[in-house]
Amino acid sequence: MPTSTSSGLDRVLTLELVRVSERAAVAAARLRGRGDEKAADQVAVDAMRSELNRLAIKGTVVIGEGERDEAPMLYIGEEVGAGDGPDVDIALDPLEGTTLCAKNQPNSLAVIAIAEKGSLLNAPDVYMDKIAIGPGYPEGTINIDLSPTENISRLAKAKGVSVAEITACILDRPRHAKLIDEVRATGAAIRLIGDGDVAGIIDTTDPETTGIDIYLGTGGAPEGVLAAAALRCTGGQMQGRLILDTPEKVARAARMGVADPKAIYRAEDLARGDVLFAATGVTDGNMLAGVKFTKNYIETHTIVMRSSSRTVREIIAKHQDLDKF
Ligand code: VTB
Repeated sequence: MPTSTSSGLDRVLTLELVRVSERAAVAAARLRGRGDEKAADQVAVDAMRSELNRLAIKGTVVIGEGERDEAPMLYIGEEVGAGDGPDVDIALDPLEGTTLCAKNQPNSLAVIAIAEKGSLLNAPDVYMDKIAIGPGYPEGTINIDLSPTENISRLAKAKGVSVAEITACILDRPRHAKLIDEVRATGAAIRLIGDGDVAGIIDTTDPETTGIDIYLGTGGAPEGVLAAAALRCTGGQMQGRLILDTPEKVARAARMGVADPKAIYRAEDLARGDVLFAATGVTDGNMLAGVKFTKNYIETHTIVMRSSSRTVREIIAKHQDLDKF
């Protein structure tokens, strides 16, 4: 008997997802610090796919490794799952932060989200302008159409602190030079990250632990959908706008169902309905520890959550059946 139907997805799937992200994380972690991004990504993809294919779902990858002609596995449109369960859409990134993993730097993750059929934005692989804050602030505290200065000042006011006590997370990219200057001019601090804006956005949901209050800047649109799925479960606010700056990108987005190229998407537009989300740390990060290999077991740290109940679980697993990995 299904354990839940009225509020969306069968909740049993929530815990099932943990195995999927754990498996991908362990595979990638074996290649931490080897300087080979492609190899680390490939083993994570293989591991995630084989575990995903054991789940009792009829899943379609809508955010994946790329389009069918550019990705051999977990491509957009690929059918996954054992086929004997509900129709669901899947967003995944078996190794978010391939470079971080290859360099053994913080915050690379294995990530997956499951949603009801048709409820995830089918985002093309373009940039998305993003802004996100954690839960507990009045609706409308941030607005992507306002300047970073205004957004930071509104956030500081809502938090009841001075702007100097706010930390913004921004991807360290030349395209963000103006943004970085502007944020520094406000007096706020910046945490510059090399990659991994899914982790950067999730970090805003727990500033006491992570030290990050707000995420600003442009990153991948697929990563935006994954981050939105997480925020739907934790609370928090996010807005994103696709950067469709050529006719070719506008046309590609239109083919994927994006009618309005200038649309502003909130978290609840990027990932609608009931959403399940799991992320396992590959390298140590602000919220999740990386995979630990010991003589007798492999330890993983996963956060897993569900939007309809807003339950957030952290699971530390000791895997002793080492032959399985
Ligand atoms: C970000 C980051 C990813 O892509 O989305 C970024 O979170 C955006 O693209 O980890 P650029 O690298 O071109 O700035 C990644 O770095 C890789 O997917």
